[in-house]
Amino acid sequence: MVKGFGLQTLLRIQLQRVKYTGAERDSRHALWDDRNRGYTQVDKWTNMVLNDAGTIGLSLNGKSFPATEPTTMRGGEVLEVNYFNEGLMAHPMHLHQPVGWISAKDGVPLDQPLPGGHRQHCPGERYTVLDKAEEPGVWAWHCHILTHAEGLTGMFGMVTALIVEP
Ligand SMILES: [Cu+2]
Repeated sequence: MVKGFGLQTLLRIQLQRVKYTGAERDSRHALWDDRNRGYTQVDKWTNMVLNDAGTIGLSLNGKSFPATEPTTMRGGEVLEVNYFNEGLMAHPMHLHQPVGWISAKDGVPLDQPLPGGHRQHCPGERYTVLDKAEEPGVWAWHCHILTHAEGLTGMFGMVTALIVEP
C-alpha cells in the first residue's frame, strides 16, 4: 500500500522515444515528406520535464538556470524532444532558431505533423517535437511566460540553450 505521496506516486511515467519509421510514418505523414526539408531521420533525442511546483519550483529536468544543461547539435541534425509538463501551470516552450514539427501527443503519432515553434504545454501533457539545427550559434530555449524565465536579477528558472555547431 502506498501512503502519503498522493498523485505524485501516480505520475511516475517512463518517457519513451516515439518510433515512427518505415511504412507507418510514410502512410500517416503523407505531407511530411513534402514539407520536412530533411526531417526524415532523428540524430539525437532528449526529454524535457517542465515543472513549477513543490520544492523544485520553475525548472527544466529538475534544474533551474544556470544549472540547466544545454543541448549540443551539429548543423543539419534533427533533435527529437519529448516535453512532459508535470507542473501545475501551462508552459509555452520556445526554441529560438529551429521551427520544428510536433510529431506526437502522449506518445501517439499525429496524422499530420503540426508546426512546433511555440507550443503551449498544459499540465499533464506530453508532446514530441522534432527540431532541425539549421544555423550555427547559441539559441535560447525557454518558457515564453517571461516571469518563468527572467527576474530582476536576470535569467533563472525555465531557461536553457541549444548550441548548434557548424
Ligand atoms: Cu512557464
